[in-house]
Amino acid sequence: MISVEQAARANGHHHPPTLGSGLYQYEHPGRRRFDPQQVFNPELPPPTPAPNGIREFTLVLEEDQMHEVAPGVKMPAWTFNGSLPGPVLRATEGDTIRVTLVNKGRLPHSIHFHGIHPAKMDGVFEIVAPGAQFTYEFTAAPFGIMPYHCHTMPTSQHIHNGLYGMLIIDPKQGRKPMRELAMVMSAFDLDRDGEADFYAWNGRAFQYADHPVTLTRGELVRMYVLNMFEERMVPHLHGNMYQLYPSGTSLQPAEYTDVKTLNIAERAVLEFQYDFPGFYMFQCHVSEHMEQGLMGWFNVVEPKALVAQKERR
Ligand SMILES: [Cu+2]
Repeated sequence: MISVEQAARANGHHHPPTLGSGLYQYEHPGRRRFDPQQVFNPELPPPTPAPNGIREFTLVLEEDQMHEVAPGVKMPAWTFNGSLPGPVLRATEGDTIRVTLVNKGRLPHSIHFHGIHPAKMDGVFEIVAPGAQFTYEFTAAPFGIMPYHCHTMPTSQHIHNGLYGMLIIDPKQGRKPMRELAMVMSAFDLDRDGEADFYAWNGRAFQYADHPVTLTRGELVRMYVLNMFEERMVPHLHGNMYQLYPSGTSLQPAEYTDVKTLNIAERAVLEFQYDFPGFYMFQCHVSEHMEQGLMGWFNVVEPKALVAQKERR
């Protein structure tokens, strides 16, 4: 286990190689073990109708929560409901969304949602004092993937410390039912030298390298992807192609591809299925991002293998 300080030193600009390429080669998974309890579960349960068309969420904001950003490397993070990224919020187009922010920190905070809503719900002026709470209320529109994040100054610090997540607004008519995964791409600059030390799917470098996501051969999969770091990110699947829905705001795919550059705060829905069993990497195609943690494995298994696996439990 190495400390934040050691990690920062190891990744100093004058002391190559970086942590990602130097210490965390993926042929040595034994070096990298996350507590399974710490792994962010990317599974999204199927959407459900809102009681009376109202979606209520409470986000409890805490500062200085020790967050395992890479195996054995912890950083003090700011979290929503103890989670980094924050929980996936989900609503259907036209629902009333009510999100209560409970600020348990020592600093003022807010939540700014992307999407269409009144100015007084935009989270720029609705700053919540320490110990206070505030309910953001608006009608869910349009359908698509909408980032949410703290917008209190200095916003770069509040976002970098972990105050971000994904709001999914489903179209009224729904999307074709399939297996669904949420994946937030972001990065962490532990020594604050302006260059990220770790890049991550869902807040932890290499977590899906340690804990591959099992898929069934032939199963339709929809992945909601959001880039919450201020660098371009390029979600790439090995051994496969995906139907791309930029921002998730259309029901018609824009492209059939295996790379899509997501610029800052950009997002996309990817739909795909695997025709052959085996381990496939899903990564950011910016190679340095992959080396420093933005990679994981899909373990594609035969349908019968999955049944046998369940029976053994
Ligand atoms: Cu904040």
